[in-house]
Amino acid sequence: GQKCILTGLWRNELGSKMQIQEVKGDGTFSGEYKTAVSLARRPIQPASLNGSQHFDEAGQPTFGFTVNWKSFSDSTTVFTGQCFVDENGKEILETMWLLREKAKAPNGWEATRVGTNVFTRIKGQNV
Ligand code: B9F
Repeated sequence: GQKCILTGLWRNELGSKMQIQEVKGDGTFSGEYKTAVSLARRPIQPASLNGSQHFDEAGQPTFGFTVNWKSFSDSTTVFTGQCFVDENGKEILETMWLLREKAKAPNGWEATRVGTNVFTRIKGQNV
């Protein structure tokens, strides 16, 4: 079957967009994340992302990446997920994320948020 390719422009159900540059031979990649939502007082800025993926026979690789919101916030989000491609060549990224908000002291039960996001391709490869 067709292989799912991470490189390209993606959008999730919140309207957030991310651009993933070419995946290197060792599976590492980088890109830019533009969140559509934020609770920060400072305006939203694009954030850099860095991750890595497997290369599997079925072409439906698992991956992970980190988004550093340093341009407008002290928090960090990590995403992990899997790239799926269906019979029609339509790709989705099924992900879960953890968002760590900067806490003043350790053991803060409230400092980590969790959620899911599904991304679909806007443009890039396999369009
Ligand atoms: O709003 C977040 C934030 C961090 C510290 C102050 C504001 C930054 C943007 C996070 C965007 C998340 C969602 N967007 C998306 O596409 S990353 C996972 C979701 N998927 C207030 C305090 C801690 C969080 C909010 Fe904040």
